[in-house]
Amino acid sequence: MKPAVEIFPQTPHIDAMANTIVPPPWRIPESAVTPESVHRNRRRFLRDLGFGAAGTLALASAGNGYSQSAVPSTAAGTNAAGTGRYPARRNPDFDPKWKLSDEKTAATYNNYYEFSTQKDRVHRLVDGFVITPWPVEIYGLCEKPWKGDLNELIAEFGLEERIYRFRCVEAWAMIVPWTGFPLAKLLEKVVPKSDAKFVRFETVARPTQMPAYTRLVSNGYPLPYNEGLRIDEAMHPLTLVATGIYGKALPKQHGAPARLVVPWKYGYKSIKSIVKIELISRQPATLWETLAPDEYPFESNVNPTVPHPRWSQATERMIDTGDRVPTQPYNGYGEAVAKLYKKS
Ligand SMILES: Nc1nc2c(c(=O)[nH]1)N[C@H]1C(S)=C(S)[C@@H](COP(=O)(O)O)O[C@H]1N2
Ligand SMILES: [Mo]
Repeated sequence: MKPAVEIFPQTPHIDAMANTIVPPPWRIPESAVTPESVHRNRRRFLRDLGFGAAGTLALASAGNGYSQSAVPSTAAGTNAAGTGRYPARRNPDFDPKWKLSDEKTAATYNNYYEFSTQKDRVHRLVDGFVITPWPVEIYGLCEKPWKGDLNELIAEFGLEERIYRFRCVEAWAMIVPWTGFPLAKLLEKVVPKSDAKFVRFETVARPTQMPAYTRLVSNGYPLPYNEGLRIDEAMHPLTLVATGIYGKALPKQHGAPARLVVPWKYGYKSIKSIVKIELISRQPATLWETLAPDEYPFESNVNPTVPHPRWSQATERMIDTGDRVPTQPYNGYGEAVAKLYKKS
């Protein structure tokens, strides 16, 4: 494998045609294309050669590229999920040298409809949302259904940091460092049965702590918020359960204490504050697809050539700088995921 510095261009290049900044193509790391078993063997091989903990430490001490102070974390003074584990070691396979979006802009420009449909208000309405303890349930078509606290999963799987592009269907985008663990680890733990073809996720229902909840229900929103993925999408190494962002526990407006991040799909697939995960045989009806199937279909892969019925998806606006950049197929992750959608 080539070293990360060679794989990732250091700076975005300027598109000569328009006044747009084109992000460099993201090179897919070996970990996202190699079966996990091969990966494990390679790790063992490196360890046998003496590249174990020492190499890990050297990477952890490198600068992380963001400051630690801009936005208060939910972990401050509490026993929120994963306290003491932030910042987690950055996975060198997911360290493309892109300029990160401004942390404070990301934390004050949120879609979390249960609190408010106005992005700049969500962060001011989350204080009363209780996230400790956080029972999680994973059940349905699996050999070993599991029920427990999120902290047990974090202790079992550990946490890593990854820099991902994130693209909302509304044509805004950001580049952020998430902390979390691959969803595949959790799914492997419960051992899916062969008829488990889809995974359904559900956000916690807290009408008394979520100021817009009751109004949304009266307006016909089928809450609790829910989403779904095909099992192969859910098992893909890019699919992350995020518990942190910018080196600390997730602020509540970002979906504390645990949310999904599916970087090649529009943002609404990345469901927040998850309490239930169900393995099922048929494609589930999801919240946004139920409300407007032609605008928010189940698959929802980022695609510049398929316009939303009410706007173009050809370009996107970076939330902090306002730069307009071309939308990339699969949000830049095609090399890793396009194969999932090849018709056989
Ligand atoms: N429960 C829940 N999850 C949700 C949403 C929501 O309204 N409720 N909004 C989605 C949408 S449309 C986007 S773009 C992302 C926004 O995540 P962010 O606020 O952390 O940037 O969360 C997604 N997850
Ligand atoms: Mo979104």
